Amino acid sequence: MSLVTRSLAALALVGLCSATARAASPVPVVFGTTWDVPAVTLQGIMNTYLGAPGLVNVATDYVGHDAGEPDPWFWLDSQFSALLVREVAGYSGLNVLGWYLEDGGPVTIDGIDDGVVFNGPDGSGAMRLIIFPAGVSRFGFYLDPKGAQSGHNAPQPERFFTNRFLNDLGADGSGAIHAPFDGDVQALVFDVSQWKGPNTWLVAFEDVDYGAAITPCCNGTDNDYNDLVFEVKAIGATEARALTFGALKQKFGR
Ligand SMILES: [Ca+2]
Ligand SMILES: [Ca+2]
Ligand SMILES: [Ca+2]
Ligand SMILES: [Ca+2]
Repeated sequence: MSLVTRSLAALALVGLCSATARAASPVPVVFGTTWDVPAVTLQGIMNTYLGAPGLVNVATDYVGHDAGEPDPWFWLDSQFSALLVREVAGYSGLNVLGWYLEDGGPVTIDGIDDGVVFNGPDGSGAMRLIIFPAGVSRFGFYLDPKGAQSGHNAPQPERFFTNRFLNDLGADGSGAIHAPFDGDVQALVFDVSQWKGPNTWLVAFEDVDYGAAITPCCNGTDNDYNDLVFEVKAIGATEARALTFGALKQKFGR
């Protein structure tokens, strides 16, 4: 199968997945005040990344904010590239970011159908290209807070996933104390394709458990989503629906 043909097959699959995705959006997100001193906001990071203020409102423009947007979010591609944009977190030297395949079964991070993208020592500007050996796959990202160490409200082997339905409810799995009540939002995903090129997403992770109480530093969580922010280039769940054949050829015709 040629790359373009394979991509079109992937598109058909995307349509299927979109139709069967849980229609849980709109997804309300409870933001907090950052514990970081000096304060660095996700909005500030976004403005710097895009080169101008006001293009994206991080409080309202994340995928899932509006009714009808895919929830949970995922990507579907044969590869992705990732660029580490910014880390503002006490755990920045330890946090590990990885990818994982979503095949519908339980997700276990064990080196099979998952892998590390950025390790603790990686910093802003780090880049990776991951090519899936099996071709087109449905995938997401996980954050392992503090790496091999246990994080606050995240004892090993707990990870935080871009698919919020994989995260424990509340701080310890005993239930959410603030919205959304059906899955903690540990990562926000923004479509930045119109400024950064087709199929480009900015992903912003919170590195302590979203479901804890929002507190002054440092007991619960600050839900500032600036802890690990990275750019992904890959076909996502919604963008693919609008992708033209020309755009596909541009992506895969090289
Ligand atoms: Ca932070
Ligand atoms: Ca949780
Ligand atoms: Ca937890
Ligand atoms: Ca945080």
